[in-house]
Amino acid sequence: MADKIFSAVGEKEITRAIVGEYFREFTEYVESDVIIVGGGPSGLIAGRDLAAAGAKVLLIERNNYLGGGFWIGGYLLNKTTVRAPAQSVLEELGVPFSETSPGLFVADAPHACAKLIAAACDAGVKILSMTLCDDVVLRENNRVAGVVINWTPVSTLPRAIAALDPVAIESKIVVDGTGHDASVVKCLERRGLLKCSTFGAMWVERSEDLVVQHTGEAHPGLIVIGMAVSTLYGLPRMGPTFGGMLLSGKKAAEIILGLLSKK
Ligand code: 48F
Repeated sequence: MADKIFSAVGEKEITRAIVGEYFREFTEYVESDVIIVGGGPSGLIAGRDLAAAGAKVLLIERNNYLGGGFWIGGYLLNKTTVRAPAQSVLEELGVPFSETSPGLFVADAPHACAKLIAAACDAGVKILSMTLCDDVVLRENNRVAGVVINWTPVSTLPRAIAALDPVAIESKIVVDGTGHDASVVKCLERRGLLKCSTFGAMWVERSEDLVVQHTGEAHPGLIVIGMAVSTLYGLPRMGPTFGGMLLSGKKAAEIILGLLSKK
């Protein structure tokens, strides 16, 4: 048996690889075509379709993992549902599923989520994790032109210790895919540029259609997708089904590709 199994690489090379690669990519993506805030199902599928079409896409996620609410289907149980026609997205991603009643499809949530994350990465989406978006960059006529970010742990430190200035990154389009929080929308609401409404009661047969129908440019430079759409427009609650998230992300990608082609 050989004396050593692994290559003769030590700590300093490993550290250089991590730090060097991270900041090389970060520097390149300080200016992107599209910044997607939030790595849930709507943000991931939007990013995947955009990057697959050749857009330069940076996704910002405050957690150290992607997937948002997609790991769990609902009620702490990891089976995820979609209603027709969204099973076509599961097919496209290669996620196995079965039909439990006409037009209702169920899949293993970890499998679906892992495939979606992999598809976004395969398409070329770059990811900043542990990164919190806490404000927007506004340019002429209050057009959204980027986001202000900081390391997520900084936001959990007492103000006296963590009076640390954030940095800003720029893009042609910003996407709010932050789910119920609608974090980017709220940055505009604080400045009186948008107004959120109150959620309606749960009614899946209305909510999924409405989320997809209302997905779009809510303010110049800002596209709102997924559950952030519900928060902005006060749509009925969705409950534990994900087709609306996937089709909202896909619709957003089409809208953005149209906008980018005019820039
Ligand atoms: O909540 P999330 O999964 O959003 P979504 O794509 O899907 C919603 C469904 O999961 C579910 C539902 C529909 O069936 O009701 O809730 O609309 O993912 C949102 C992601 O955004 C991140 C958050 O950690 C999560 O991964 N996020 C939220 N605010 C910020 C953020 C922020 N300010 N900066 C960075 N990431």
